[in-house]
Amino acid sequence: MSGAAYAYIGLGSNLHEPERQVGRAIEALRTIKEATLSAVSSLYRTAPIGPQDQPDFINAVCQMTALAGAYELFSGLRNIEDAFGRTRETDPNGPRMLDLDLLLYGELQLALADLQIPHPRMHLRRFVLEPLLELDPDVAIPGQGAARELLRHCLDQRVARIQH
Ligand code: PH2
Ligand code: MG
Ligand code: MG
Repeated sequence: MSGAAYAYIGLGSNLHEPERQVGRAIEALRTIKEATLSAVSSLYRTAPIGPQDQPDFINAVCQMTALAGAYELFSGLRNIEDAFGRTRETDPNGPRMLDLDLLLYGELQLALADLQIPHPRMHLRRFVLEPLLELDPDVAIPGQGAARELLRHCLDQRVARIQH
């Protein structure tokens, strides 16, 4: 498909039956226009980064093959968060029912007020890197380097793949 970009979406939830929220969110990604859900990682149970007095998260990463532009895709993700009843938290690292982060969009590097690509903290987070590497072991993060190498610096973070 010419003109299509691989985009990677990070999913996270630690409220209201998080595994179910992530499962529902994966289905919702299929409804985004001009983007096809092309791969889904395992689910992972992960220690919270940020305040520790909150439940563990369930995280996953999805790959979408996108004809939609990056900002269009980002808007689609926000619409899904809103449809799930997500309120905009005051603490960016606090608990949430559903977080959908546009991690990567092809090789694009973008710094808008409300959208930065690559996601500015993804290279520091095992809960992102590990499911991402499951989908593409050779993936690189523009401006940061090979995800496989970046993962070596955050292995102290607790992440466990959930077996089904
Ligand atoms: N998301 C955050 C803050 N901390 N920790 C884990 N383990 N997983 C997350 O998805 C997460 C987090 C803000 O988006
Ligand atoms: Mg996030
Ligand atoms: Mg977010």
